[in-house]
Amino acid sequence: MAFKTISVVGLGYIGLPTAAVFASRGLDVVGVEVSEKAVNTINAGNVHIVEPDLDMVVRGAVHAGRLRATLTPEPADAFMIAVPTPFKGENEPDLSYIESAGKNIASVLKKGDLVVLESTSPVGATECLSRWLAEARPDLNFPHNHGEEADIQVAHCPERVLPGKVLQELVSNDRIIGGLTPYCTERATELYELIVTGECFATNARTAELAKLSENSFRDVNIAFANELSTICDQLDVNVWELIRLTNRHPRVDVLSPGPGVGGHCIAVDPWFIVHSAPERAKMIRLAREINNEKPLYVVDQVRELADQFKKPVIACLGLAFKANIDDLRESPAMDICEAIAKQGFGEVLAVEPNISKLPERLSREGVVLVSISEALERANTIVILVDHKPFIRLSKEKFAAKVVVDTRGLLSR
Ligand code: SAJ
Repeated sequence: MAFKTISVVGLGYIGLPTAAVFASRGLDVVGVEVSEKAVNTINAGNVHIVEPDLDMVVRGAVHAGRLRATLTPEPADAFMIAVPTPFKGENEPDLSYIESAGKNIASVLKKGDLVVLESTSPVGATECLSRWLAEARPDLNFPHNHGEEADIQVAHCPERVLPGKVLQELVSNDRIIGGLTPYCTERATELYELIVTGECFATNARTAELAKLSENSFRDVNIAFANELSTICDQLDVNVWELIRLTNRHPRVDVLSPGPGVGGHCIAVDPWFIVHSAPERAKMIRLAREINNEKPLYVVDQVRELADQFKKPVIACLGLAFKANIDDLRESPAMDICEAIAKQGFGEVLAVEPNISKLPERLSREGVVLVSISEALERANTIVILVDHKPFIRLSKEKFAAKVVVDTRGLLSR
């Protein structure tokens, strides 16, 4: 049976682009969202999140009458759940958003529908979702206990897109599709093949869940290695950037880049889902998280030591976003470092972030001032490079010559 109507539950960083891409392929898409403000914004053809080209695609889809946002679910042939999976307590995955999304759509499910979980989830979450749906709809059979006799198909297809390149990667990335039964996988594959030019790889739900977590943990462990190397290099008076450049000339070595810590809502979060599921086994994954979490504190200590030499330290933090060329300040180590420097009173603190126009309250209440790059370079005696935004890369190295610099991104060693 062909899919005509798709419902995307959760119109955030993943759900909205996904909904817009399906709509741009001619499907009728209904987005379900809890925020009334987001619903109104989208229905007016606008976007509430920043992502290159997303405004254009959403506007096109809404104006063509293919994309609509609503607060209450409506019947559809396929439901894609793209809601957050944050922590609760001690790094424990909080599945309550998935549970309420499931319970919310359950009332409109009909025989033959497909439900896909896209949210990054701990192993077993897709099966939990099937159970929650079954509790709400005892009149329908679900695959966790009815196998191939199920009325509704349930699968996991983790999102893998890189913020900043979402629209491109949504289409070009390969996808891992894990159903609770082979038929669930088959139906979900049919759905993704409508938009994906990459390959779709079939597996079961548990493998798909762990594959996503493993991808982000792989990055985290490798960044932890680079971050650890950077502190070893400081102690041994070796330039870590030159060291990595040289080691990477080996055909089987590819060390990642050290930085001020790992930010974002994915790489710094997902490894804990593995640690939580297998605490005795996940030793390296846990240690990597700890190493990356300690890096911002290490940078703050470096700044304290260096700024101390000035009678009146004026410290400029270059970059607040969690990585280069985006405006996303959430879970950003640069924000934590800037805040800690200001809170601990090392001196006057200036912040430069070309992608924002107003400083978050968290920093302004500590006396941090948002300034232009030229003002920062003129006034500061201590510079902390926290993000390798393009405008910083373009600066001539001479501008830093008379300054004391903590360069967490190796900008001056490129
Ligand atoms: N970082 C380093 N050194 C590096 C690479 C990254 O310090 O060599 C830092 C960044 O500065 C940033 C953090 O790591 O603070 C994460 O940045 P990122 O660009 O590596 O990844 P995210 O979090 O934006 O997106 C990741 C991606 N996962 C992988 O590359 C395996 C993306 O494909 C996922 O879809 C996304 O997580 C997600 O939603 O899970």
